[in-house]
Amino acid sequence: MDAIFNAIQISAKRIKKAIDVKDIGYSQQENSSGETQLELDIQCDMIIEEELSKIDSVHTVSSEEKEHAVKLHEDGKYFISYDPLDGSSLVDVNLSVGSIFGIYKGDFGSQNLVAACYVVYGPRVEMVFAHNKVKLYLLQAGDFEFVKEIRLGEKGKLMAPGGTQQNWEKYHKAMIDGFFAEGYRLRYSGGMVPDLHQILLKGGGLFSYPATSDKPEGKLRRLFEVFPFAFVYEKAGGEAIDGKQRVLDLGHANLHDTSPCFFGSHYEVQRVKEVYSNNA
Ligand code: AHM
Ligand code: MG
Repeated sequence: MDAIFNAIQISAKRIKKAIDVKDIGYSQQENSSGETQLELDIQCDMIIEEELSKIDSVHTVSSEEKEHAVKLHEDGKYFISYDPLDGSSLVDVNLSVGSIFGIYKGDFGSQNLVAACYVVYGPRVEMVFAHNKVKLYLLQAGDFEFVKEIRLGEKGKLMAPGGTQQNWEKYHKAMIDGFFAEGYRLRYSGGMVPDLHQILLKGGGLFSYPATSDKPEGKLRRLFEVFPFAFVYEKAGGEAIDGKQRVLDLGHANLHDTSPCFFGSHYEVQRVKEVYSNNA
């Protein structure tokens, strides 16, 4: 696991450099979710595959930017799913973006997740690694330095409600309105990495990307985005559900499957469970 952690750190430093210098051009290719890839998406995907391929314990990798999984080492025991540059369309407006990693033992699948990690490229580069504990690291003078352990509170103050409101279910809108009426503050950048990072570091709240009329299975991908963040949130003392059940009890039929998702501290997630079990 140390070798994987190291390879992720090296990838993060290389990706930071690529973000700093690369022109934001669209490529001629689409990814498996039908989105046109930026050249930067493809470059970051290659950087991570290249660094992970140097680690013998990595059996297979899969990426939001690759249609199929790629086998690296027959004898390896870890399977790594990653989103190389989540929120990449925010780079040209200079908002924060991130990389997300899920580390599975034996095969991809929520039950096999043993660690998760994400990197935020903002004014500073930070990394959160969740294994037994959830630890925050800051890139300083070329190295990632440990900063602190992260724990979520029972109840927070921030609300990050994703998805096009026009397409929300009525009960979902009523629930979000209810949180705002209770004093929650809106914090939504359109990048799940910085949005979830902010909620984690500021003690709690709720990030949601629900099922909508145009996206009944949500937008965010199980393996590349939802499972890894669910692992981080649970290890930090929070919760992650799809509306009714724990995200980490969900299966997946295809690598690029999506799921509605809610991440937060206990108080807010409890409310989601109540509302969704009475309506959906
Ligand atoms: P991406 O992987 O194509 O970058 O999309 C994922 C991003 C998340 O970071 C963010 O939470 C979500 O898309 C925002 O979607 P929307 O624009 O519908 O609010
Ligand atoms: Mg993504």
